[in-house]
Amino acid sequence: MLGVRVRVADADVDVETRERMRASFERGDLRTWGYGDAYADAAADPLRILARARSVLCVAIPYARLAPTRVAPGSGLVSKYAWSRDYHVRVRAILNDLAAHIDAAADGSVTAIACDTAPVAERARAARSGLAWIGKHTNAIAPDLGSYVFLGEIFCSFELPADRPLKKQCGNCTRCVDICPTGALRGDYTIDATRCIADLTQRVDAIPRALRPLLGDWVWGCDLCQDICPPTARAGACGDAAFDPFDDALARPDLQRLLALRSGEYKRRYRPTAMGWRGAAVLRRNAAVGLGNALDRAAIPALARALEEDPHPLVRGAAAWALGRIGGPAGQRALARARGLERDAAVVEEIEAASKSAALCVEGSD
Ligand code: B12
Ligand code: SF4
Ligand code: SF4
Repeated sequence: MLGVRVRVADADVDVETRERMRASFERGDLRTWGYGDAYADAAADPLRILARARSVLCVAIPYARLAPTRVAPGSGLVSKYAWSRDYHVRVRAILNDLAAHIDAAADGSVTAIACDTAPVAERARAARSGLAWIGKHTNAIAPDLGSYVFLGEIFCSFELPADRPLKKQCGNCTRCVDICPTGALRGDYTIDATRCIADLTQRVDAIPRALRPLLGDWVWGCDLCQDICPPTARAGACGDAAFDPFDDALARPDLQRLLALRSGEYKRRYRPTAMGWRGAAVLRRNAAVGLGNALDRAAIPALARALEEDPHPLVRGAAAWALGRIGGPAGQRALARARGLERDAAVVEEIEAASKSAALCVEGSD
């Protein structure tokens, strides 16, 4: 595996991070995740993962790979972190391998691993170990590797000399803040995650209407604030080939095809990726939003079909919104027809709002 980097942090409670996290949760930045004080307390304390922990080995695994170059019109965008085999599997295998070496070398040692899903303030511990520094986009940036690195930890029961934090910050740069389409980044190293496209495309409830146009054609995650970040751009495609896209169609899916995604294809193609945990309907919903943002009248028949036939109200609601956004007589007719058939109150409300917005669009021919 290319470029895996390891640094050592102590296993002390990180009081500063605990307070920073509490403040963030108090503001509602992570509202969609339900995090509160109890999460902040746990995330700042390595002993919650391993009661005898004395050191934490912080690991960065680079995943930046080139995006497909041949992209058909009408395609959506999937973030780099999600287009390959689920990174959790790969990262945990690497962590387990390292932990096995440690266990073999240090007789009687106890180790535990974590990646993403455990209550661990992974970025903060990585910063404490000098593995990385935190940017205004809130991602951990590793020297020479940039921010396209997954983080993992090995908690050890014996003490290793701790590495020192890097003294680096962003200075006057605000590129990530300026490019963020939803205004999620405040510029003070904090984020309103409820506005972040990575969060919005994972939501299992409706995406707030005002934010839908800002998603553009992202259907899973978003890379804008990292692509523009100078240290990340300089690092280039430095990740391992294990993080290449499964295939071009998975990284840049045809939106109309994604709108028709059924559970069989979802299980086969998406389950093995980091997009495979929210269900097929969420991806169909995101495809509908992307088609609405593309403002392409050629998508009206597919959206009209989804509005009448999709089994999930989340998708029917988004299809209605997309038809309203595209507008024109054909969109209006599809909305009027669906209004007579729809029984779900939330979808009816979407259809009514979309009909108003379609009527406001300049009248055009079909
Ligand atoms: C919830 C979550 C999300 C949420 C919220 C993100 C957020 N910024 O908080 C959403 C869905 C939006 C999300 C998005 C993404 N995520 Co995410 N996510 C997580 C998760 C599970 C928890 C994060 C959390 O607790 N957030 C709460 C905030 C307050 O804490 P924090 O960001 O971890 O740490 C802050 C403090 O510690 C503080 N801090 C600590 N020390 C210092 C020092 C200084 C000087 C300063 C100023 C601040 C500071 O600043 C940190 C940054 O705000 C972690 C895994 C984990 N267990 O940590 C992955 C994780 C953070 N995600 C990851 C990834 C890859 C992503 C995406 C890039 C995916 C994508 N392309 O769509 C985006 C990035 C969007 C962005 N700009 O952050 C990686 C990040 C790797 C990295 N290099 O940083 C992680 C670590 C998973 C992993 N194991 O690799 N994610
Ligand atoms: S991932 Fe996209 S939406 Fe989220 S903070 Fe970065 S630029 Fe903004
Ligand atoms: S784009 Fe600039 S401000 Fe944003 S994280 Fe990178 S260096 Fe910092």
